[in-house]
Amino acid sequence: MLNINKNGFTLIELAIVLFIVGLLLAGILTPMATSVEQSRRSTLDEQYDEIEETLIGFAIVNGRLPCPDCPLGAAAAACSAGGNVINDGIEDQSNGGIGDGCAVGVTTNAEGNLPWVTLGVGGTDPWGNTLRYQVDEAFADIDVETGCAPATANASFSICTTAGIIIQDTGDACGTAISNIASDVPAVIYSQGNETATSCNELENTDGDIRFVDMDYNLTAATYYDDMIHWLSPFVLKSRMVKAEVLP
Ligand SMILES: [Ca+2]
Ligand SMILES: [Ca+2]
Ligand SMILES: [Ca+2]
Ligand SMILES: [Ca+2]
Repeated sequence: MLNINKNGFTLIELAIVLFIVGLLLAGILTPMATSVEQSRRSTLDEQYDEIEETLIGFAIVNGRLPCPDCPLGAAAAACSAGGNVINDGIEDQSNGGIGDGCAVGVTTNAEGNLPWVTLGVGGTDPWGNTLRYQVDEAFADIDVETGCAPATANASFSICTTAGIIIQDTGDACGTAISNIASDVPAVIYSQGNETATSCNELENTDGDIRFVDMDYNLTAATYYDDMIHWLSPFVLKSRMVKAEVLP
């Protein structure tokens, strides 16, 4: 029985009260955190829609996709040569101007920051981190792709140019069967979400190759996944280029 009037709270009573207050706070704060997280994820979905439109618009105007902006810590000499500046939001071509490739490379692809200044969009995700971007260089350089007629002057790619980026349903290191969700992807944008986890699924998005994972939000440690990725469909990109009469 509580004994407030005579001697105040006993330690046990105080512990019980604190326990109950703790339960109440947890009951309020956990749903609040979840709803903040959900609203951040919705915000990023909207950002992605806008970024996709600006990438397509950039391609219509310039006949190619932009190169990435060299990220902080980029070691490639080309990242600070010929007028290129690391982490300024402006795309970095290999020669500092409009060149024959991008300054940062992942095999045949280029990966770095989303070039947010070049595109005129916000460059950070709702968690305050810089959005990442990988592009197939065949779609971002000034070389007109051959082997597919008709090639179009001033267009970096043609109607049947293929791209190398692959989106799959699980990480290479997870040891389970992998299915591709999309292949022939010319560009992908990604955010590491709330946590930079070391699960086999999240590592697939930061291991510097041309394969990425897209899967449902999942907080189980071994397969943890709160990243958000968005990719440009080659068919949407090409059909918009045709509609704008940039490609035949
Ligand atoms: Ca730059
Ligand atoms: Ca090209
Ligand atoms: Ca993550
Ligand atoms: Ca990968």
